[in-house]
Amino acid sequence: MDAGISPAKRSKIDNGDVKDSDLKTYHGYIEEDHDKNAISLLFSTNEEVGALASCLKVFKKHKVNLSHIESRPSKRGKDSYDFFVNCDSHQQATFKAMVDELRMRTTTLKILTRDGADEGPGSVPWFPRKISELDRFANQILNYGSELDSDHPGFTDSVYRARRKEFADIAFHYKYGQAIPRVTYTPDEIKTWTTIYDKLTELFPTHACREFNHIFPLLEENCGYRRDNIPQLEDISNFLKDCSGFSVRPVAGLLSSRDFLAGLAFRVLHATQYIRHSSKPMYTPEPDVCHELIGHVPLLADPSFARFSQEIGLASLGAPDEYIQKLATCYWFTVEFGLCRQGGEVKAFGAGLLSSFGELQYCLTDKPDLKEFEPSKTAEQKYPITEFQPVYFIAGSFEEAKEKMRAYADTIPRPFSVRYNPYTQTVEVIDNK
Ligand code: HBI
Ligand code: FE
Repeated sequence: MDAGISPAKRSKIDNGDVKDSDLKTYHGYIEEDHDKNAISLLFSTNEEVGALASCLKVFKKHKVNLSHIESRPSKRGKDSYDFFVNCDSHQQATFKAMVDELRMRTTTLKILTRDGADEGPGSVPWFPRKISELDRFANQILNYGSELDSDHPGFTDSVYRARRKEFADIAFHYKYGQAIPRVTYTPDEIKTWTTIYDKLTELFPTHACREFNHIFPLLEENCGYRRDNIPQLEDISNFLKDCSGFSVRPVAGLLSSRDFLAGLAFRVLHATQYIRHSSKPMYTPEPDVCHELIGHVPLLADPSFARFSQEIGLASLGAPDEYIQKLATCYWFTVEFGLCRQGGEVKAFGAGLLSSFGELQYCLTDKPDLKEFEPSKTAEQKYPITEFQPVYFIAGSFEEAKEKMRAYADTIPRPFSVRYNPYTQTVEVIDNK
């Protein structure tokens, strides 16, 4: 495929196998990241006078700072209360001792951590609970801006590398709520965009799904989509907010599947802002601005598609690693490579197809196998990442696909369920076991 991710990285991403050594830390950023040792605990107590106070004493005794606490009556019964706290875990040993002591005073206790590795039974991987916490992903990317693999078309081009560094810096410094800095693209960059834009727009009327063709002209009217202009992320983000509540954040490179999917839970698309190397306009080994703006953005303006995308994101929050991989596979066969049937014809809705001139034509020929989208089966399908897909899945309507994802999410082992509160842009954790 033209907008692929190198095999080694892809397998790391999909296996949830992103180790600290793979993640590039941007040192200008780390100091601002006060919360990096934050751990959340979810526990319940029986209603006895002083039950919470006795728990809080445990934090005090072990000198663990609390930065946030909430409570609500538990679903477990009318005498029970659930507490959610954020605390810091600077000292591993102290923290473990504290948790052990806390367990004796609580009826249930779950730990939500960023690495999930060694926190013992009941531990759940950390996930963002409010939209601003997506700021924490900025320095957790698989390839640092100007660091390109030796087989990247821009590997030996120092001008291109310097340019990539500029884009990486924008993403690293970006904080939730800010306007996304506008970029002046060079004539060379615009030329690459024009080549791709002209080829793809030729195919859309016959190959893209109805919703895509409905929205594309609106992007031309409202967001500066033109053959001779690369649109600005900020304008697109504002347009999407009006249409579906989606927004865009600039990102410096590939995020782990867990982090990328968590963005979708908040209706946030992490989008790259740089463009592929001009020597190969029809090929990119990683997502670029053409893939994001032409492939992803149009359908994110569609309310049903937005709901479907968010559903995958919500299912991923706190899910075990093996389920992150299954959800990433569902994402792959829908958001990236999905087909649908409309008026008796098969059409493309996946962004990997809609941003690839070659595969968009190929996917509608009789060469590939077509199967019905069914999350529990789709999640198990193996796929190649450097060539056209041998198998595609056909979804019914986006609403139907969303309902299927929701039912599938219920089968994921999690000691809680989540609900998105759009008014506060937070995820509410509901203890349901
Ligand atoms: N990271 N920046 C970025 N952009 C993507 O499109 C992307 C990603 N990480 C993973 C990913 N896509 C998906 O293919 C799934 O693994 C979720
Ligand atoms: Fe993509």
